[in-house]
Amino acid sequence: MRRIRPIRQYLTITPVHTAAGDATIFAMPRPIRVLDVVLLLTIFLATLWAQTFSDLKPSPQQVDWQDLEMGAIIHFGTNTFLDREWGDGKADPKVFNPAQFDPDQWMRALQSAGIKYVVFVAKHHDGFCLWPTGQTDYSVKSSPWENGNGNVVKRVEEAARKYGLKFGVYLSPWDRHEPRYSNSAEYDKYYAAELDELAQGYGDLEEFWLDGAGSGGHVYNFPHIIEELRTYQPNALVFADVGLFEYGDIRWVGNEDGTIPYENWNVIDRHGNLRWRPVEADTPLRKGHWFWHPNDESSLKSVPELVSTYEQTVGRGGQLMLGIAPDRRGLLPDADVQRLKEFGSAIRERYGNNLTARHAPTAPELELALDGNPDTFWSAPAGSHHAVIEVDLGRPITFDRVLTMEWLNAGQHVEKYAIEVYKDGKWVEVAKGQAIGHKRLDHFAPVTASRVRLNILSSTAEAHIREFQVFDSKSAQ
Ligand code: FUL
Repeated sequence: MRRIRPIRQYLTITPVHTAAGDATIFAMPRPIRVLDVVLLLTIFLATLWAQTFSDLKPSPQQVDWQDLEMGAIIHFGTNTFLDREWGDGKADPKVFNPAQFDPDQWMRALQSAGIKYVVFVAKHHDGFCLWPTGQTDYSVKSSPWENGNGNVVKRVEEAARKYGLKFGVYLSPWDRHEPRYSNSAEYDKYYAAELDELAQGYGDLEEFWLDGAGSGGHVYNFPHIIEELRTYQPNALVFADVGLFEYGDIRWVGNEDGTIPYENWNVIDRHGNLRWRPVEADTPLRKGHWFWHPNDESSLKSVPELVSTYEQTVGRGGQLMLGIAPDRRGLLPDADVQRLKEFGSAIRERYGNNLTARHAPTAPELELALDGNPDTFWSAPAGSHHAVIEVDLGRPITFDRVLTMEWLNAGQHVEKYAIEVYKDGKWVEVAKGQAIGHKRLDHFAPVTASRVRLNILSSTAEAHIREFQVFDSKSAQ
């Protein structure tokens, strides 16, 4: 809460403490001037209009995006053929020649994992463009693939849409090939022109990924570049590290380990500007590798590792962005295809059998949080700051996981909650936290109880809960 300073303080300045020490200087009182009145009015109005975290709401596009929960970022280019992660920009375009390029195969694998959107790396730091851009010859045009007439970005976009996945692009700002990179203004023009092509030729872009890697010390005119994007793609969400571009729509989680290691609030402060900016946590399917490398099967993450990643990202109200890498054939390796399928099955098994679905009804209005339908939601009484959703399971049931979803369209309200079970005549806490957000997954040692509740201990305004579900991970094995 901002406090208005007592008016008197502005009319007669009294003691002033210096930063240097405890010395106190006394200023003489002076008469009220017009400027003082203007200043007072400004402060008063600014206080009235001050943003507060809980008043901030997401855009409709952000709401829609947060519901997707899982995306994939796809790295494929000259690095794939040269066993590199960060190309130096000197690769001969002739090395790019996948003989069995089949993005449909990639999309089928992603679909089996439950992934809902893809971001394709149209240009990585090496500067090689995966579409026949008019801005440089350093692209698929100069490769032998499809005799220089192919367009990887287009084919990936078409495959994504064919399988019902949303599509977005990554265009690396850092460019180790383009000579104009050393001249900020010239490079901005080049980059904006590349982005224009991507923004106008590939349908609706769900997300535009601005990667900060390698850009230290380089100045970009991102406000202008993003204006260009918004002209053609008003609904595209811009992902960016908060330090790279202040007014992005999605923020980087701060690591590539597949975890959100903090309470996850959707609103963040950038120099006094509050902004709804949900988190995306990017992490590759193969440890430490965004591009495909030969003899690298041992780096493939295991199913338990992927489930844990899911629980620490989606289960903490963020988005999981899983990195996948087609090989030199232009196919996802069989082992990766298999792993994605196993991952999808593991999530469906673990979070597919909701035990509250068989509950005995307590209060009819609570049904909206217990109906297994995230499109309906229960609301606590208007203006309340505390509420409880109690479920009578009808008989003692063993469980060790709870899923809670907050309806966020009106803002993120829950600030403290506990999961409690009724045992030996009293309510016992089995999990607690602060943020719920889009989705929160809590796990705890198995308990057997016939009553369980979500105790919303504190919310800034009335809580809205889309789902409250209970699971037993043992029954999923
Ligand atoms: C990082 C890049 O440097 C990696 O190569 C990769 O593209 C990853 C998704 O973002 O910043």
